Amino acid sequence: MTEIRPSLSAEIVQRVDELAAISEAPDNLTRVFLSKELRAAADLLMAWMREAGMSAHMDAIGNVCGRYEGTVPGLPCLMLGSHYDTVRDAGKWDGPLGIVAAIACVGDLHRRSVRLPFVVEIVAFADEEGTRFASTLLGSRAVAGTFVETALASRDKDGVSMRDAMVGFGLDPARLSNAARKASDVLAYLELHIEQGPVLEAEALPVGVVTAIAGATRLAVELRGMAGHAGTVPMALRRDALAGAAECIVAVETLCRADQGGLVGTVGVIHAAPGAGNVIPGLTSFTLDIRAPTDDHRIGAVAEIRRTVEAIAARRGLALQIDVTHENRTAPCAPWLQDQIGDAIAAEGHRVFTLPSGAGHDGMAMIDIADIAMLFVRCRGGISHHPAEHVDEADVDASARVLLRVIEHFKPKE
Ligand code: HGY
Ligand code: MN
Ligand code: MN
Repeated sequence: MTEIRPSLSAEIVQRVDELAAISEAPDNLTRVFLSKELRAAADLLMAWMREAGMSAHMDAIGNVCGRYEGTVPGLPCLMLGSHYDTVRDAGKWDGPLGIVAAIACVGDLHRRSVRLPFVVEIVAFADEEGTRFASTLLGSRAVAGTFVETALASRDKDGVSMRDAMVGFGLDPARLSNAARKASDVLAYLELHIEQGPVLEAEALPVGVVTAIAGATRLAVELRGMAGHAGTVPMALRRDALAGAAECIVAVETLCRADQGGLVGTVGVIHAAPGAGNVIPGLTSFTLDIRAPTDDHRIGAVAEIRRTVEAIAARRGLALQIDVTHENRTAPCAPWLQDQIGDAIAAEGHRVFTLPSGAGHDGMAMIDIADIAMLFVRCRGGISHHPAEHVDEADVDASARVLLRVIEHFKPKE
């Protein structure tokens, strides 16, 4: 078996904990794009990368990039990565595990003075979750050269534009395109990540090979009615935007529940204005996240949801605006990379098991410049996007061993 000392998994767990302590909230983990907490986490990541024998820098969008040179200068890279931003009240493993496990693997190569016939790069992406601004995968889109400049005008909940937040973070929005990488520089993109679902646990397996990352559509919905006095306007004469939103939300839930093909829909954020107990809400906005196992299914469902919401708005006399804030098609993992991960899993003595990813990942953006693959790690109860997210140290060790083996035995596509 590949030698990976037990202390490596201890180090990985320790570092996941250290990153989890960097949060904007005193009693939960929340670390969003371009925040001072993200900056503190970036400094820690760069220090760990340098300790592992890598050069490290922050790129033009805030991604932390580490580079472990190969046998000769100027070789293309095997890119490893995951994200270091979080959702609100997050679990500590979603994202950071893939970064610190990759750093531990490179550190192991470095200590053994192993140089490979390619560069190993690690990219810690600054925004995957899209928690702060409406759009998501911002870090990996910048690396893939697909960052859409209009996103710079989007604003967070406090009204701060992405452009201003970048300047405040010490980055220059005019230089964003410098983060883009050439396809010819990247041999493959590989990510280790917790499964965020219950399948590996049910299979009694520590790791699995991902076949594809399911596509997703995120919408911003706004309903505009008429604010008014809660005591004087009769029910039949109201144009209550929040009651309209409530009907839309239940309609989406009903539609998804009735679906037999794995359609899921989530409203995670809702705002009602003006926001007083004795005022009829005149304006309501909410987010809508729609996913399905196939693109056709998702696209059809989004169209049906649009028709449903339009009908509700029309019946209630509400003006409706729907904006697509994020749209990603399903991203297949390359069979040649799946094979190499499978070989490493088998060599480590585990049954090779494949599964799709219902969650989104940076590979969805990286696929525009490289073949992608993912190694999933079992997490307790399949719980994620929740502080109870947990990975056993034995599974951290198993996954790090597999990752190290994949790296050391990596063969570029012929
Ligand atoms: O939303 C997602 O699927 C991912 O966790 N960002
Ligand atoms: Mn993640
Ligand atoms: Mn996540």
